[in-house]
Amino acid sequence: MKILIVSDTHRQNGNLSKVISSAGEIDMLIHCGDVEGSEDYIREIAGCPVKMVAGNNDFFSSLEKELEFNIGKYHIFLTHGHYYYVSLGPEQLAAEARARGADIVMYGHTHRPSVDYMDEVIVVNPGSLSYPRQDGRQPSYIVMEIDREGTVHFTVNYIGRKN
Ligand SMILES: [Mn+2]
Repeated sequence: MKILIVSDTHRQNGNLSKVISSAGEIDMLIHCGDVEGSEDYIREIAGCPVKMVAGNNDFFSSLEKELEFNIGKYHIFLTHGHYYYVSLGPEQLAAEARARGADIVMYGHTHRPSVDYMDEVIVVNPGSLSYPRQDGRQPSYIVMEIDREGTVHFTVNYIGRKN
């Protein structure tokens, strides 16, 4: 099972479109928020089930603010992250995820990709495909794969600078 995790596209969908078309078969697309009105377009180009939440810039969106769902044996908590002071670090978000019984929490907002194996919870952020802020500023996303044993693996992927 292969899942793409993306975030913070902010209405600039060129890189997202490239990533989806070059990814081959994917089972799910997860967007951690800040789509800025592109939710219908993203569902259209995904070609697979989509889980998406509202970010701090999705003021008038009908998207849910947070979602919880299961993938295989994992309980996932999906949120943009701005309610949990993620700019200061993922600790409060991780605590919330633990309180909800989540195994994995996915968030965005910082525009910096990361995969942190914290106590009892995996905290992942795909960064931004449109406005990266980490060193080098390469647009980024995460590929999540579930292997034959049912174990999850995360890989941060980078693409060339946006045109
Ligand atoms: Mn953002």
